[in-house]
Amino acid sequence: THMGKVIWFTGLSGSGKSTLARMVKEALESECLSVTILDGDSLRKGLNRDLGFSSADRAENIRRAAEVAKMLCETNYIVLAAFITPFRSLRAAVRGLFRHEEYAEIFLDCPLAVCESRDCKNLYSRARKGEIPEFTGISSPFEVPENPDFVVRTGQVSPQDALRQILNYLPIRFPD
Ligand code: GGZ
Repeated sequence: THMGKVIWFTGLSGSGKSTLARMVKEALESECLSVTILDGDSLRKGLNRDLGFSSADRAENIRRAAEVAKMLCETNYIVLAAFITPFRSLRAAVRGLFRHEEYAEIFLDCPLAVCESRDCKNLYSRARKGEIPEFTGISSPFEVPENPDFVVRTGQVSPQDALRQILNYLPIRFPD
């Protein structure tokens, strides 16, 4: 048995997954925990650079990411995974790899209109123009999570408050 955990962030592009993963990492590292981030955007530049955004490719993207998360978890890392993970089937498959005590799914619930208005990387506007096919929320579905372990309304609270909510929740979910 081991002390590793996997915190899996799901939500639309622009819902705050990467930002909050970085903030949670910093907070946990200040408590001397070994934390690592797996992020869709970065994995897709390396390990998963052969994959696109069809349903099959998303499934393979998530399968590989979850297997890497499992390896890291088994070597006592706290893994913060930030992937859109848009389908219920994908989230169920990920959850199925882990024991109840080592896994939590956190849904960053942010309205599409808010993500789209932020549009940090101009992806939504390009997707609206048809320049990015199968873009989540525009031309590819995001199935709202039905049984997340925790929800943060990132469209309504500041990043600092979202961080506070997550840090309050983690010890409840993962007591020593
Ligand atoms: C969704 C896309 C797409 C399409 C490029 N659909 O916010 P970002 O830009 O920086 O991060 C998003 C990332 C999503 O990759 P994931 O691995 O998290 O997706 S999934 O879980 O569905 O496999 C987004 C960018 O890639 N991006 N094209 N068509 N997001």
